[in-house]
Amino acid sequence: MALSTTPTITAFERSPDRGRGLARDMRVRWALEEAGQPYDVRLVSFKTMKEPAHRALSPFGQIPTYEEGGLALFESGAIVFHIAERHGGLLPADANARSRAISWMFAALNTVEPPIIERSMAALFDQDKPWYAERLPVLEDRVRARLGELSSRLGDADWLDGAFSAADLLMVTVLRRLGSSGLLDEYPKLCAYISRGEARPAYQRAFAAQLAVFTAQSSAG
Ligand code: GTB
Repeated sequence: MALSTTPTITAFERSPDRGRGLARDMRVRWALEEAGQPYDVRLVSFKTMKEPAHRALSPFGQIPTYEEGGLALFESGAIVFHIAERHGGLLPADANARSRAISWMFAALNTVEPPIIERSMAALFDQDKPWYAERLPVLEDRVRARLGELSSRLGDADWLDGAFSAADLLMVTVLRRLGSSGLLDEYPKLCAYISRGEARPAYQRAFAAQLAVFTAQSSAG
């Protein structure tokens, strides 16, 4: 009997984002949809994530993970890169263009995402702290600095470097994390860039799939 190669990813059983597609399984779902690769999803609770069976896949007890045949991966960026390497459409064929796209993948995760996460963590967990009112503008200015630089570089282009790639997929998911912060309003080119990503049919299928999890869990009570 042939072994199935359909990958299985993990996602929140109850995502705190209430189906807004902000958890990091969204980028993996989107990459799989861009690749035209069917996938299964195993939903995990916060408790299950910290148990040994899940930690064997994810040392930090997090989602998403990715299992395919004998391969198990964690870290959303590595998973997206793996999908992009094995399927067409997410990385350019030209070697130099491919390396530039990979630079942008790292930029999304290592340069743009950290200040965004730092701000959202403070907004989520530190609002009751006496220093919050002073700290928030500092964190927001750090985000603005990156958004300004990114917006200048993107200019009027549709995508970061030529055709849509895994770099855009990661960057759009990173920027979406700013959601209701209002910070994106100052950067119309980035808003248009996010909208272009969200308009892609693969994005919409991925978004619908993660939203369906939230809807099913809500109606189950
Ligand atoms: N660097 C890792 C990666 O890229 O895969 C980070 C993975 C990660 O942060 N996973 C989060 C997780 O498992 C879910 S995505 N958290 C549980 C834990 O650490 O115990 C982060 C996330 C969570 C919630 C929202 N939200 O509610 O809007 C958005 C993003």
